[in-house]
Amino acid sequence: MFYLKTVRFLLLFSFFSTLFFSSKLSAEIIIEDYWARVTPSGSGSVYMKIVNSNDEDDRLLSASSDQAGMVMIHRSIRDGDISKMIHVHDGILVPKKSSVKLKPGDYHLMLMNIKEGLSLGDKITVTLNFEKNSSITIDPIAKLRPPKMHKHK
Ligand SMILES: [Cu+2]
Repeated sequence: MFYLKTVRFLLLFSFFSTLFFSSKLSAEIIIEDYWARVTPSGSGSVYMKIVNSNDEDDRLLSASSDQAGMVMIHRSIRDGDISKMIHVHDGILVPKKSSVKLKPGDYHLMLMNIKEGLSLGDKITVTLNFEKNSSITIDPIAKLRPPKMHKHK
């Protein structure tokens, strides 16, 4: 009788520890505060915070969207008085236990050739491809101005 109880306890314990372990694994990279703005010319930018709670560095290598012909990783830089965008070829490093912000005037995803019919307030589906983490899909709403961010501790 005592033996049976112990076995049952051990089974229950291993079941819950498996649950805990798997939920931990799926939460290595989280995308927070994502938003997008589109212009009448058919391009747009997507901004976000990429949080890497993993024990190793990762890298955002590329992105794609059903609503855009192409998505490129860009960075805005200042060259004297001129602000220009450069195409980032080697992706964005997201250091372990750290985060990176894609924001106006810095890193962003550039949506090129946005398909006809997308209007303000619509959701844009964007898939982010990482070097190590599996791909993550976000659906920012097309806006012109940044939304009010909620505070993170
Ligand atoms: Cu750009």
